[in-house]
Amino acid sequence: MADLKEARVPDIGHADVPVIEVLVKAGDRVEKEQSLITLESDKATMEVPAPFAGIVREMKLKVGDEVSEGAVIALIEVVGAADTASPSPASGEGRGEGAGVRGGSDKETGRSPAAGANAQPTQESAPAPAPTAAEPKSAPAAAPAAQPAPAVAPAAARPPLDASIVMPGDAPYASPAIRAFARELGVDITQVRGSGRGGRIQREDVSAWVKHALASGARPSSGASASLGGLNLLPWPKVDFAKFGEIEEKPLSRIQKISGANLARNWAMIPHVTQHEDADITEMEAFRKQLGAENKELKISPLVFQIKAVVAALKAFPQFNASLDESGEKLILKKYFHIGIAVDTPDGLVVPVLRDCDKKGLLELAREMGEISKKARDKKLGPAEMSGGCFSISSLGGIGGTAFTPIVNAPEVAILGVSKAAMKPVWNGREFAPRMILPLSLSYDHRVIDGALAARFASFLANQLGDIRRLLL
Ligand code: CAO
Repeated sequence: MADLKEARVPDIGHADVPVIEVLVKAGDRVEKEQSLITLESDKATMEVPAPFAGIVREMKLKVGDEVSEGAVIALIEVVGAADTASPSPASGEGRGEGAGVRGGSDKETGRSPAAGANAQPTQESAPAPAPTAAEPKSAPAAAPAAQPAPAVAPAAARPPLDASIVMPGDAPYASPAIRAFARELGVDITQVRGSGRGGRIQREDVSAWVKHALASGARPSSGASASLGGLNLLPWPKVDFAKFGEIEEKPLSRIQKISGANLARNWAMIPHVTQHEDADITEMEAFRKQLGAENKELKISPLVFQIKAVVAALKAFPQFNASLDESGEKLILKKYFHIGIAVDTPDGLVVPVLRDCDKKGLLELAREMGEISKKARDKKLGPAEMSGGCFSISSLGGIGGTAFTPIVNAPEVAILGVSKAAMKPVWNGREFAPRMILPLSLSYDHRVIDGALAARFASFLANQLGDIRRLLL
């Protein structure tokens, strides 16, 4: 006969605590101490383990229910007397009258077929018996025969679950079972982004992370991505800065946090190389000024010329208008030309995307540039306006600098950094002539693009900017 027992919520130190995860379902076989549900108090999360092994016959709780000590979590059909033998007081073992959740006898357990089979009274009825040699089915956690067994210590010796120990406040937002799962797979949980409520890390997030790491690892040349979780880096230095002088703490903005995580991943996973090139934009600048004078309502930035030159270069070198697919086994070549523009906002960097730049003229691009950079600074950009880019341009030309290393905006494979143009003496074969020189820094994913191709792309780009008539070709 099936021996159905109730698994109950133990002393959790709080009342009306919401259930935020149900970790098992009817029909599941659970081991003793396996987590059944996750609760979340205002301080932390905690899991409630199964007080005994068995088969879940009915789950009594669902996500959103609020529970206090003693609430029934599930009906579990007990399998194996030994399993029932180890009361788990912290997890709500027992339900005998007055026994509460802290152990005590439960007459029902005596009906366990398994218990009957080995002709032993259930250990549950005696708080801390040492298993004997006649109890071959003792749970592995129990100590060997004739020894007091810590795993079956008196129920009262176990304290209630302490949420703050189970889940310290500053740790990544994941339940202990998910942490254990991540540990088992060798995943550094701090690398996993949670998709659950409030960024909570779910089991599927850990699995997805592993799948992604394995898929990346399938690429022979992408060792960095395969081992992202196993970089084995030293822990981040912990410094008490206040010891050295006055400090002030300023939280990162949401944009900084999101873009920071993306930048860190891209920098760690993509083998970057940056190719530098100079473009002589003397004539381009003269034309830009003329265009600006003719279209006073528009701001004709050097960027619009750069966009057109990039589109021409992408057409000439399709490998730059590509992404590695997730398996890392093939390139996806794009036939459209959507260009991302890095925009500096008070809250951090965002990259809106100008679509179909091959089909738009300089004036139309100038108008759109004005619109999206304003939208970006007014925090009005929607996700759709920041997705679908083929290639990005990051221009620091309005600020200064002679060169820098832009970080590839994955899954794109290259990005153009633009620094400040300056008048420079250039030897024309007879004399030094003053020319407006624009420094370009092309970072690329070396898994997809080799150095020679990058040098050709950068040189092509410089030629386009050096003679904008070529943009018409
Ligand atoms: N060399 C010299 N001058 C340049 C230049 C260059 N390469 N690029 C722009 N300028 C000039 C502009 O013509 C403008 O001059 P005027 O005021 O005389 O017209 C001035 O510098 C300021 O330009 P701007 O930066 O306001 O405008 P822009 O169209 O050139 O750029 C945008 C727009 C949105 C790209 C820019 O405002 C921006 O946010 N840049 C920062 C991007 C960034 O942070 N990248 C780093 C990413 S990695 O952290």
